[in-house]
Amino acid sequence: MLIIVKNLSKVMLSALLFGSTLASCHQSSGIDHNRGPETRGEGVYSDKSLRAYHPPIEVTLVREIGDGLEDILKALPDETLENNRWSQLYEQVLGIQIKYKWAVRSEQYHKKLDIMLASGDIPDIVKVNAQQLRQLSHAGLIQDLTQAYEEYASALTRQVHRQEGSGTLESGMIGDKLMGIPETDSSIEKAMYLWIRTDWLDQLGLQPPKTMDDVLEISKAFTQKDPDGNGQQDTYGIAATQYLWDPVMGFTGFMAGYGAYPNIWLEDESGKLVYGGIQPEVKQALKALQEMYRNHEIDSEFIFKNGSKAKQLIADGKIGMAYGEQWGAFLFQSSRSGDPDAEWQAFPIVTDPGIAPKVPLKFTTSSFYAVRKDFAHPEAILKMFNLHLEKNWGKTAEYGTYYNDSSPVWGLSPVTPFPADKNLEAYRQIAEARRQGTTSQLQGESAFILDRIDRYLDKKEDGESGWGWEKIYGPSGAMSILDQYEDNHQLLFDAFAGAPTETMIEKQTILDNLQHDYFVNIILGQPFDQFDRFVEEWYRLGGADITAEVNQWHVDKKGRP
Ligand SMILES: [Ca+2]
Repeated sequence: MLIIVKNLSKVMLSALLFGSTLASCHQSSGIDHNRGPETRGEGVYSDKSLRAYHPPIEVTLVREIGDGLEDILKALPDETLENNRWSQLYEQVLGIQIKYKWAVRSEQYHKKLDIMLASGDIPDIVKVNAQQLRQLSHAGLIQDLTQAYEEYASALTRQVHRQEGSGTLESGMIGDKLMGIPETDSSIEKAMYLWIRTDWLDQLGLQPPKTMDDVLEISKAFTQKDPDGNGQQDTYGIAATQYLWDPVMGFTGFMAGYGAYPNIWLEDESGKLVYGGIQPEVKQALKALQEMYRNHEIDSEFIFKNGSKAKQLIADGKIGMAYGEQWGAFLFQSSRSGDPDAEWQAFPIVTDPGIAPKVPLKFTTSSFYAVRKDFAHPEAILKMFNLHLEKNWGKTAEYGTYYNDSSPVWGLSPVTPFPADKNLEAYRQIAEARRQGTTSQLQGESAFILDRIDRYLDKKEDGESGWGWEKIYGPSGAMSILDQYEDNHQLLFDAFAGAPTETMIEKQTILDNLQHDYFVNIILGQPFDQFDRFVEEWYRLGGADITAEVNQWHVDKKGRP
């Protein structure tokens, strides 16, 4: 049996790396189902991907302590950074003892990490970005993980790594070697929705938008027709922040309404990859934003406000629409403190009449786990990945213990992979259970979410927080729209899904700043031909080289077996 599994794994690795669909056939988790899911400790799992070390081994890492982790530790007085439910689980099941060489607050973390990487004295496993991965690899400080992945990545880990295409795993490769295990991220979570104050729509007798012209009409009405009924013209059509592309209150979804995708790479008709930010559609979108700004439909001070400042206008009930990701619901909820009748709903983004808009999804994999050159157990990082996924989403998951207890305890683990579509999957389970009348049988994440929603709908004392969950997972919530986006093939994945190219590492920040400054100035009133100047400058300052590199990557990718 083991031999078969191993051979299959080899097939799967190549399938995974080179984009074949073979891998999706194999779903077995390799779990010994004769044991109950509650069983803990060594020997629970028969599969090699989760087998314990005898005797136990020590694995060193370093750790960043952000606000989230600090809050979790505060909420759990019996657990510490080094001794908690996750460290105990890794030790009991895998024989892996986690030791941190150091752990510091986020403010100091990156500097300390840079100094450590430069010194060459790295821990057994270290999380790095693409540029650091390349540096460590060139310096010969880390080892090739191709063989370890082939032998030890569980079926679930492989499935999660290839969920959004072969790009995720490929981005951890240097040449033909897997030098870092990509930390998983989710592109589809970045899908845009148009969030609207539906109580304002009702107040003014307006319908939800079907086209961009409708969006512009609603924005005007929300600005000029006193939707809050206080007799003053003191409201804005649409939210904005100084960053233009914030995940909530940014313009990514607005631009998509004009067929403009300024932050991703697109494949043109000839099969070449082109940068979305320099396409003529962007100019049209900027034109529309300039007019909205001139008509006071956008806060005149948006350029001085980051997300935390800009959201105050939402809390104050001054904003009627905002583009944003699903979690925006929790931000819009703030408007209900001052006005309990404030109602928001997510709507699908729109474009020209009769056309289903494309929803752009930027490639997001940016962190990798690298393993020190002389570390004797390169597979340990994979076993940890395997166990983290298994205990949260596998057949032996204990969601209430290892993911969300009273706090988001998944954050205690030094590695936190997750399935890219876990939230969409939870929505689908809830929707299906509602149809079948079997909601009481839900488990794990979907049961947790439904409980929050029910507390809100039943008007329980602590129920108000369920409002946001309902806006995301309810029958007409954001996830129901994502489900439609996917069914209608509206998701537009970044055509470049690789590690940053040499010139990107050097010039991307400069180009991003250039784009930002030109776009903001046009919105604030500069002539549109400034856009053409931007395109010229973009090419000259590194864009031309990057375009060549990205197309080389594209050609190489096609050339692979
Ligand atoms: Ca008003």
